[in-house]
Amino acid sequence: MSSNARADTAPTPRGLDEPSLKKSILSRLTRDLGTDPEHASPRDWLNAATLATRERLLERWLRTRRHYDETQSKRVFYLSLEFLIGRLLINSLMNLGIYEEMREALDEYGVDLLEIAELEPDAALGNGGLGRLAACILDSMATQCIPGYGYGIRYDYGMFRQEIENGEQVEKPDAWLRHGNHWEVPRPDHSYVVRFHGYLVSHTQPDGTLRHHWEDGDSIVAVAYDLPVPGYSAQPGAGNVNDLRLWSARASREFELGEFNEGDYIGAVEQKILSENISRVLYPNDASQIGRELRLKQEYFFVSASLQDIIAYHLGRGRSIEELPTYTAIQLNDTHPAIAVAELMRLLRDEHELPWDVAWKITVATFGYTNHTLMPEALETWPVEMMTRLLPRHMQIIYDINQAFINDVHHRFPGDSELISRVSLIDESGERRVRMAHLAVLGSHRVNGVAELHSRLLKDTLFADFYRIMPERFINVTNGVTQRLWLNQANPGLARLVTEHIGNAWIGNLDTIKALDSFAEDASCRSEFREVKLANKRALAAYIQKTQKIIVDPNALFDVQIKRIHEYKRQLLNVLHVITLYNRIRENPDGEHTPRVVMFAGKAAPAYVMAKRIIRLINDVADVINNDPVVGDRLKCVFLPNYGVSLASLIIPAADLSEQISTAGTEASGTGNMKLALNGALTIGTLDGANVEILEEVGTENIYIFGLRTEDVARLRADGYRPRDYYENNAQLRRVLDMINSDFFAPNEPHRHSDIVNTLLDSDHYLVLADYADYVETQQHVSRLYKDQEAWAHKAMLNTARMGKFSIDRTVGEYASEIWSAEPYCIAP
Ligand code: 26V
Repeated sequence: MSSNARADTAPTPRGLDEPSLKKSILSRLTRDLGTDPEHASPRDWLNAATLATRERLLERWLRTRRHYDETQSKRVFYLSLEFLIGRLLINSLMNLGIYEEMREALDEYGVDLLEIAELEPDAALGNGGLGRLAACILDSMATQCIPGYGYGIRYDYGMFRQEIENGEQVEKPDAWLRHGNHWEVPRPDHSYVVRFHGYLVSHTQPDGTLRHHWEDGDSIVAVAYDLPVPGYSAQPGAGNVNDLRLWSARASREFELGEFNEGDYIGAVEQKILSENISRVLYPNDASQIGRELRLKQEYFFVSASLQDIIAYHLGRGRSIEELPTYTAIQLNDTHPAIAVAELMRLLRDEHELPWDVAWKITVATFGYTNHTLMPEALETWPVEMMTRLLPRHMQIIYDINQAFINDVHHRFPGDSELISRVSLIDESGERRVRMAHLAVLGSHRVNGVAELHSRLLKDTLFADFYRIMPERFINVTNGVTQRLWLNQANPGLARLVTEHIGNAWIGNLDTIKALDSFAEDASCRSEFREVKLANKRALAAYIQKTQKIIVDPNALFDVQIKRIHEYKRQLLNVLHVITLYNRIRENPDGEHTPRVVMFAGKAAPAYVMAKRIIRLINDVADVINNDPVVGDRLKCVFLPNYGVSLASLIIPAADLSEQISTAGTEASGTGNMKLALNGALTIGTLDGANVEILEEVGTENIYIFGLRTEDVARLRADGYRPRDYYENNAQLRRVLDMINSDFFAPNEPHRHSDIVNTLLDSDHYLVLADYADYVETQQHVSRLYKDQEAWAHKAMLNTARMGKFSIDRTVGEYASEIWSAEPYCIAP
């Protein structure tokens, strides 16, 4: 096709001005949605605004794709089982630069943009940090014009909705597609068959070598649904628009016909329904790895479809399969897509008939692997038995990869059989299992952790043996967050303040926000900053009053811990402090108390019993404190249900204090810590994850660090940690634990919380009691400083000014140069 013909097929650009938007909204309302302004419901208006925005994205989307095609660019594929993208309307409008225009256009119809935007369901296709990081990376790749594609699953049900009933978490299904999804574009022409089960056939080639093939089995079809990922540009409508491709499972037609011919119509329909369960629901991160067969099927399903799609495109450009790594980089977001290593080997060997060594070189050159946790319970392994049944050819390839590796290790480190059993792809200590992290390390040319400390610990502990064998693979890429969402969009007041003083370059390049540093010295600027914070706190207070019927004082210190509930994150340490404050107030109601509102938000995995007990405890403690007339406004405790991207956008701008108090050495990075500091919250935290780097950036004066260091934790555990000693030697702590153990916080059920107390006294794996005294003392410093509002605002502003490093754009830049060798290809404005 000539470029003229192509130009002819391009849609006429839609205007970005208010009158054009107004016209589009009306046209979408009447032509696509079959209603009119007189009868339209708020959801109709939302859908019309969505479609009007999507048309404008589509033009740029096509142009972006064409530009990437024409420039022979290298493409990056981010394989992730999770994308926590949240709502898309405001984000798309802001990245397109037409937020004001859309607001005015709707206003002319008497419709409030922010009001209808709230009707859009959060796309919660992720658990927490790992899924949100994937969404921030997509935003950054589009903004930086990197040809980057997300690949994942279009779950019918995302992360469960959390409700609190009688203080306890109740999970409700998240039917986010119930009202349709007007952003997505179904691509039935991009469908691939994915197989499971079947058997192996071996045959000898004319040259005497043995070849293996995977025959037969059950097949399922993966159908693509694309979501546009608009990049930000300072010039309205000038950014690239990338692609998030999500796969949905459809029963294959052969499958149905086979059963149908056997006369079992209902049986055939039942099978069809069952097979489509593959993309039904997102698995929550559970207390320990779940090991469910359907989850392994999900992993292979989306990996197989994605690799077929990637290779079809590559070959379709007239390139040889050997050139794959020249034009393609594939990033594995944790081990969830690690089966891709075996799948690519299978395709290269069995379909493209490449020699083993050539295939292996291509595979390693193509993949990169990001590790997101050191927690042993979270490391994925699959029973050999299950893998053999579901994916017989892959299991055989994994054995072959293992054999080749073991031969090599044996050769380089003769006689070290312990080493071999430690690095083997197969864990033989009990039921034989495939270690997915080992497969990912072997199959990738780069392995990265997500913060300096985490990457060092990977080399020292989890992957110490691999680091000895292949040190050049291991690097660090510290996480980041997108300032487009987490400052510009979530906190318009602060964004305006920053832009008024230093211009708006920070939206595309957060390094420039350091120019705000000197404004922290300016009293009038500090007072503007305090006003913005207070307004955000008022908005959150109003939400709390409306949803929780709790009245909180916006002038109190807003102390927030918002993240998944887990023992290692130590929400319990925070609760112990809350009770400590409560006791002080009751002992001396007229003493000096800095008023505080302690807020928690976060979901517990449905099967994580201890995490659910922690939620119950928080709510029980809140109930007593909030209703104690002696306490009044000096202390409030609030659990905000259903934490997710949208609730985070409301809480983060209103926070004064950010709780980042995990046991040192357990939180890989954290990203909420970055979002909160960027919004001018001071951190109280341990030297864990990215807190270490936040300290380096903001300086010791502007952060509250306490507690055991990673090395202290290791030493204390090795020496035999005795939590009971701390209980016995600290009267304040003893009093708090005794209260929890009595019926104080559970008048009708005296021993409701004794399991928590017993766990703390008998094992306390995460060293809550060991860090208690230092934490409480550090909190006293925080309270004291908060009384000096000027000094507090000074530190808070410096936090905002010094977060440049934690932009996701810096993170993505490092991936692009150190792992992907990817370059920007910006389309013309
Ligand atoms: C951890 C655990 C701990 C044991 C119980 C079950 C369980 C399940 C999942 C996980 C975490 C899995 C991976 C993950 O989400 N990691 C998070 O990745 C973020 C982005 O890199 C990072 O900021 C968080 O620190 C890290 O926990």
